[in-house]
Amino acid sequence: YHPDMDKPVCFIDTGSDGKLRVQQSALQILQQIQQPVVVVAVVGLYRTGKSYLMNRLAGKQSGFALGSTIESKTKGIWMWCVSHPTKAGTTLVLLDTEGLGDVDKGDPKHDTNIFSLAVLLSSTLVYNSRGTIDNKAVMDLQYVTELSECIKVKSSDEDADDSSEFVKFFPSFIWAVRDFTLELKIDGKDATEDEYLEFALKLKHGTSRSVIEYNFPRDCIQKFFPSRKCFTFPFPTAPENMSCLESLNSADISSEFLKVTDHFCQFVFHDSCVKRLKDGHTVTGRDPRVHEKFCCLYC
Ligand SMILES: Nc1nc2c(ncn2[C@@H]2O[C@H](COP(=O)(O)OP(=O)(O)OP(=O)(O)O)[C@@H](O)[C@H]2O)c(=O)[nH]1
Ligand SMILES: [Mg+2]
Repeated sequence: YHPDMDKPVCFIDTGSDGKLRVQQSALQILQQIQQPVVVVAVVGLYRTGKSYLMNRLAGKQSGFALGSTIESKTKGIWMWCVSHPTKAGTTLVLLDTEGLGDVDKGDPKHDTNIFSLAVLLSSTLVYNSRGTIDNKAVMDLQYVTELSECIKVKSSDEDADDSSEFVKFFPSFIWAVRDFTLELKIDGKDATEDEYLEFALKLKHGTSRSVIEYNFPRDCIQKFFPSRKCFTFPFPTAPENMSCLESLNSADISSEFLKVTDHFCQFVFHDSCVKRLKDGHTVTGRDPRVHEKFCCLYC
């Protein structure tokens, strides 16, 4: 048995004390899932089309709530469990997270916590950004540089580097670039999306402070996420239609956008693995160790 939820539920929200807390009702849903779970989480700056993309993965026009104003919409982490569209006997758990970088937020640690939770919970992490993978886009992913401080791994080898422990249970990484309008060329030659990502993550030589600052997030991304993939999405529709994207017919959505979205979904369905713990143990929804992990995180 597994619950094919017809709509998402709130999984983690902020209590009146300002601390993140797990919704018991969401845990109860998870506890009914005896199948292995593939967990896909999306993270990224607020107002960049994350919830919309997650709805496409659910194969639905709507579900995770979108907002069309400048105000950030999704709060905390929302969860949607559906049958895996291609892997029989597994459940696909979609996690939509609160947008990062909202100027209205009080607690500066809040974004780091949301980001760390998404990393810990998922088997595939989608980082969503708008425009190009320029230095600002990489710097917006500064949360990766804080993972070593936020996540502590018990290791038998005292000298082990964090990254070698992290990669045992960290998710694979997909960078989704939205509203991408440039031509994919590097040094005048046609490049693939993956080559574009690797080009943006290349380290610089040197020991100056600016080089070290430039390399730090790139080095973290490379070390913590050895499996990387990139998709560049064009604008989905004409500007006047953007705020009612959910209710558009596919005839009004750019065919190139639909093509990339389809590739993206097929890749996620085909390549996202079942969530595993450090010892390689496969996770199901009712795994007591996952529930323990939550408790540890909030102590
Ligand atoms: N320009 C553009 N707009 C999009 C795209 N996808 C969705 N939108 C629109 O952008 C607005 C915000 O979309 P959401 O999916 O709510 O964005 P979000 O990243 O989840 O926002 P937060 O939850 O606030 O972080 C909505 O009006 C969407 O219709 C896209 O690829 N490009
Ligand atoms: Mg959202």
